[in-house]
Amino acid sequence: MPDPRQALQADDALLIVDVQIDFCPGGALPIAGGDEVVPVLNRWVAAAVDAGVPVLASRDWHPSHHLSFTESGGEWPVHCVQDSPGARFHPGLRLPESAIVVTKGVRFDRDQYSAFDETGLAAELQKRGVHRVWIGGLAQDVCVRATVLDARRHGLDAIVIADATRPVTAEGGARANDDMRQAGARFETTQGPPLKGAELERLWRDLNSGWRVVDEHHLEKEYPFPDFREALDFTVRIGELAEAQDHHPDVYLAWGKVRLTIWTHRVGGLTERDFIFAAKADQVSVAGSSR
Ligand code: VGL
Ligand code: ZN
Repeated sequence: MPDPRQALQADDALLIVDVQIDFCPGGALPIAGGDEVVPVLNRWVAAAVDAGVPVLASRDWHPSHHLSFTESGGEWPVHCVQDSPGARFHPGLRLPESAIVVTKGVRFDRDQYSAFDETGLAAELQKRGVHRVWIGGLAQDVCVRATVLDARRHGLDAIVIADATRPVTAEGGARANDDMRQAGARFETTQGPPLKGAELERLWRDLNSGWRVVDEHHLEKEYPFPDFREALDFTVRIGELAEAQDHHPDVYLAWGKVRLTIWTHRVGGLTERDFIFAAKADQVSVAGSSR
């Protein structure tokens, strides 16, 4: 779970795929939570700029009446028409002056989902000595997927910033993840900045009782259960929650109790993510006992 400021290396590039108004809520082809990738990507952009790592931003840039539009027999509503307001990058995305824009989807005879598809991007990255790309943006199951697969085909290491992408459909997103993983892509979740002082205390107060902060590096709680079966059920549900949240708690199952340890994974201290996971674990424990 990397902190962008520690994760980026000299031969990396940050590749932001199609974070455009039309793919965000309120746009022509809205993706649920599409705008939520913006603050996460802004942190990666800021870190990339400071590290001297190139920032590239692709954009879907269709001629009017593009063959991918339903009116032309394609599968998508009219979106990202060249120079239209909806084709602009999300206004909250803080692209640096130095950002390299990769334009795609301009062909009349077929669609281009991948930012590498006849754009010359692979050659540009090679020229810049890039061996590894961090990829986020929209949509996880369409253009992000195609871009990640092409990055791998071109021999680049590819890391999907898992919390900086959203799919058109949840099933599509799950399938895309399988495809990308099979192609050798890695997945990482952005580590939030460590929490300190008053902020830490506020999150702490919001949590149910029973949690202990240990060494400011992990949270610990023991959940009592009337029998082994219920304790076991809880560990299974916690496992599912952990997978869904890409979190890695320790789960210690003993007779009549489960001890959950939430590690921050970072020397910097606990982050908001860790507290959110703790709150969700409390919800999961309550949900189970009422069944
Ligand atoms: C995209 C659908 C149609 C994308 C582009 O950027 O993921 N999706 N065109
Ligand atoms: Zn398109």
